[in-house]
Amino acid sequence: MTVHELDTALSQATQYLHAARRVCVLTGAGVSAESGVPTFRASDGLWEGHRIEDVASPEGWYRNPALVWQFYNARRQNVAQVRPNPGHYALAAMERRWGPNFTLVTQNVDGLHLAAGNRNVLEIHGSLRHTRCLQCAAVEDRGLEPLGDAPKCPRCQGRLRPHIVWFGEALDETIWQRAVDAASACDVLLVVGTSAVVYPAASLIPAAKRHRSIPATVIEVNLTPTEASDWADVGLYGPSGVILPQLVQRLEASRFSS
Ligand code: BV8
Ligand code: ZN
Repeated sequence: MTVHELDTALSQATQYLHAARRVCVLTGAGVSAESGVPTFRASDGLWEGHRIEDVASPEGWYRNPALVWQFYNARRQNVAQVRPNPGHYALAAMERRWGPNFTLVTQNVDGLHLAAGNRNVLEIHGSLRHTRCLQCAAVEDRGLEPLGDAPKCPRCQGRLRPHIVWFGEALDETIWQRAVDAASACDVLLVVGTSAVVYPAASLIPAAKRHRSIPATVIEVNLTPTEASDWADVGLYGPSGVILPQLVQRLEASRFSS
């Protein structure tokens, strides 16, 4: 994208957002890339020589739970060392502007949107900080300390698993329904840093357009075009840590010019 093309697209995006009453955001691993959190597709889907789908899956868990805990402890340690980037903070500034009419749906499990100050966050794929007990189903926030490869529930001594949605597992129904409601009611859906290949998360993008008297405007912010680009009214291609702050700056300027 040339500087001029990006400038034009940023102006268009600012106009749509300036007029929006309700905003929904869908983020993926790309929004955390500039914080140093590896994305899924870029890391050719491998971790220590294991395919991520083999480790982040029920089959992988039943085959070798200790290996799965090693994988998640390694990611907890990585995330414990990283901080939100300017893109995360820009999304927090947007929530301050729209308040309860702003919903952030994330596929990420790194907790960086909450760390940046967003509050209305739907972590549809779970969270690295949380564990779930296989016996009493208790979900606990355990911070990001390593938990060893066979941690036990502090309440009932049952076995704990990461509170993460693995491939082949259903999403939490209540959280998912809130995400669908937000995408189906928003005036603008901002899609940031996702290859839009994982479902049902990616289905939020057509949900913002279909079966609506006034379809939402879809704005994509990504390094490159993706599966979502066909749905996008505006495409902003470049690093989200650079583009999102530029968007917020223009929104601030437009607030005073209206
Ligand atoms: C379910 C937790 C059913 C794990 C994750 C065939 C076709 C369609 C679907 C399927 C299929 N076969 C199976 C399915 C379903 C499957 C699926 O979608 N598979 C895909 C791979 C085809 N989905 C599921 O299994 C879901 N469950 O369907 O259950 C069911 C229903 C009822 C009852 C029982 C069962 C569960 C999906 C959840 C899986 N868990 N995460 C963990 O994190 O440890 S998904 C995982 O992928 C992460 O959450 C990640 O966020 C997510 C999506 O990836 P992205 O976020 O998009 O990351 P990616 O690397 O792909 O892209 C990054 C993008 O950022 C790139 O475009 C890049 O250009 C860009 N970028 C990079 N840097 C920057 C940037 N952009 C801007 N700035 C930058 N600096
Ligand atoms: Zn328990």
